[in-house]
Amino acid sequence: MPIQERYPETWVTAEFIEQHQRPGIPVVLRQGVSEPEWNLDYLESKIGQHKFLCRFYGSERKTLDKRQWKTIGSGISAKSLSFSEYADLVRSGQAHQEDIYLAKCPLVETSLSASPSLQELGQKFNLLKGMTDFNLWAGAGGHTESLHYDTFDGTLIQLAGQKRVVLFPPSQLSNLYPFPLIGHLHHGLKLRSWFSQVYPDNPDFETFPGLKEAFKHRYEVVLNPGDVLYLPVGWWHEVSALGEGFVCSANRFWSVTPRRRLFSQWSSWRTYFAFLLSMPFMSLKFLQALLKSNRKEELEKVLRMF
Ligand SMILES: O=C(O)CCC(=O)C(=O)O
Repeated sequence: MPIQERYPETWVTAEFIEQHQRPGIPVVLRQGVSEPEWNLDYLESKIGQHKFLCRFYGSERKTLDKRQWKTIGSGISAKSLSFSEYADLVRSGQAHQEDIYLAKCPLVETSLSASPSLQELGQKFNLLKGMTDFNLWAGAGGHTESLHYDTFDGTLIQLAGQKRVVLFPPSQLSNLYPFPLIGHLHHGLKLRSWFSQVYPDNPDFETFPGLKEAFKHRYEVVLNPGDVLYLPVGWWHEVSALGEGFVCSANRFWSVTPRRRLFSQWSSWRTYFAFLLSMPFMSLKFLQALLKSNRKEELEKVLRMF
């Protein structure tokens, strides 16, 4: 069964609440925002001088056995660049070759997040309490954000180029082989147990036999500029930027409504345990950072892990 699609003409919030928000089922609102295309020139005109943390994933990362990973997401080497500097890396092809990505960059201090078409999204989806502001997820085609789930409801808004999202429901948690909780004792929040050890595009059914069952519940959707994907808490998603050009989205996380959907899932409880288990490691790193001469930089590194 494909992910359901709706169009603004037939969008009824009450229907969305009944059919998607209450049960926690994703839906795509095609052409849900009417933004100008967020291409490189447009973004440079709006946020060219704004600094963002760029993640340097490196071209080999995708080929590694994930069981060898020591870091995920926030543990990747990162450097602060202005958007214009990053745009040059995209234009020169370096961002594509070395898989350099702008992941989860807060837009709160920029004029972009005040855009009326983004601001009215919450009302449309009955998502009334934002847990974050809008974040930018942008880079060159070819980048993939690995399979993981989040602890809040999310809206992913496509703004330039196309992204393909592969989805699995929360019920497939164990069939998707998340990193073990115990890893947080050794790696803090660098290696996160809400990421999967499998590659959905290159499944290894021998090592991960449960994947066969998970694949019976695999969904896929391609987002075009203007489309908005509603991603309920606990839904696994792997997001790939298609093509070779610049691809850009913004997302926002929202408080889960109704609350019982949050607490009735083992995936949510799992992340709370994960945070608890990571505390000794994170506290140690925090204390070590305090003792370093470049304290500010070191503390920032620790905070980035959250
Ligand atoms: O767009 C991306 O690259 C990832 C977005 C994502 O993981 C999310 O919206 O939760």
